[in-house]
Amino acid sequence: MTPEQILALPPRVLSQAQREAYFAEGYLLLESVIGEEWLSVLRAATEEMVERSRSVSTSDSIFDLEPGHRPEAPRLRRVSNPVEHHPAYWSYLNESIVPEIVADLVGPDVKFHHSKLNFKWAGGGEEVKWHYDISFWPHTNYSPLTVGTYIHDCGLDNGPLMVLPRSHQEIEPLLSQFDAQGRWTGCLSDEDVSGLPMHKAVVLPGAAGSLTLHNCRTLHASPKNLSDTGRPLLLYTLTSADAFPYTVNPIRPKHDQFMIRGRRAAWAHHDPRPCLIPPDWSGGYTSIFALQQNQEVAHAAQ
Ligand SMILES: O=C(O)CCC(=O)C(=O)O
Ligand SMILES: [Fe+2]
Repeated sequence: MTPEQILALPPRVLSQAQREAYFAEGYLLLESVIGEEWLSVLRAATEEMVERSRSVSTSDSIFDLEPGHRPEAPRLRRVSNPVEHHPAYWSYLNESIVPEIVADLVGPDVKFHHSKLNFKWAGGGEEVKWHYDISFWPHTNYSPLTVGTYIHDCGLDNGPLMVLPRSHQEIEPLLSQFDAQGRWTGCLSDEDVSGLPMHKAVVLPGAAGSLTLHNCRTLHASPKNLSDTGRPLLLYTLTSADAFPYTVNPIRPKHDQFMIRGRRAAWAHHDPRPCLIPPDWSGGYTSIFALQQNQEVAHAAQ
């Protein structure tokens, strides 16, 4: 569906002004929309995942570990594919207000692509450099978006998400996420970043239960977490039903292409704007953190 077709349908939970702002600016911050009931479920699940990580010493297909991770002092960068490792993450996606909000932005037929839980541990959790998501997983159109839930309060010092408003429309064609030697870096070059109007970047801190939503073409980043509290951010990538991926999804999530709301599409919708293709990951993957820090971690998600 095009933004115009989506906007022509009556909204479910967002205001029309919020939907228009998302399409114009490429992001939305919805403050404190998830209540304590879900938050306590998500926190308990997340604590369980951290407990499980204590017996893991090297990153694997579930846990992406910081180099300093130890059983007595876990330091996680990410849980990949959390919906497959704890039922709470799948229930939240299907039963909370999240899919209703997303339906207001991608149309009534909402499809799952993947999920991840990015921690950004207290005292140094890594930065994420400026990048856009779509060329990690190209689709036939640019409806995919990622919705993030702050499970705990995320202040300016906790490494909140930052976005460059309007970059999803104004930067055409997409900038490269390969370096000068043709190696995939998963982020823009310093030179490209210095040419962008970064003084217009918006930081998205939020109390626990706040949601960030960013379009798959929107440039975003997040600084290091230098505070003494962690920043678990639970991320789901969802698409219009008529957006189809055309490169390998190396983590092969069980729920890939699962319809969270509505019906499967009979036809693919193709956006004419070209998409930068990632390397061939059919033999494995490295996580965005490992990639951007030049580390090898097999099998983790973007
Ligand atoms: O965890 C974050 O701050 C952002 C991560 C991100 O942009 C990604 O994983 O694509
Ligand atoms: Fe991203």
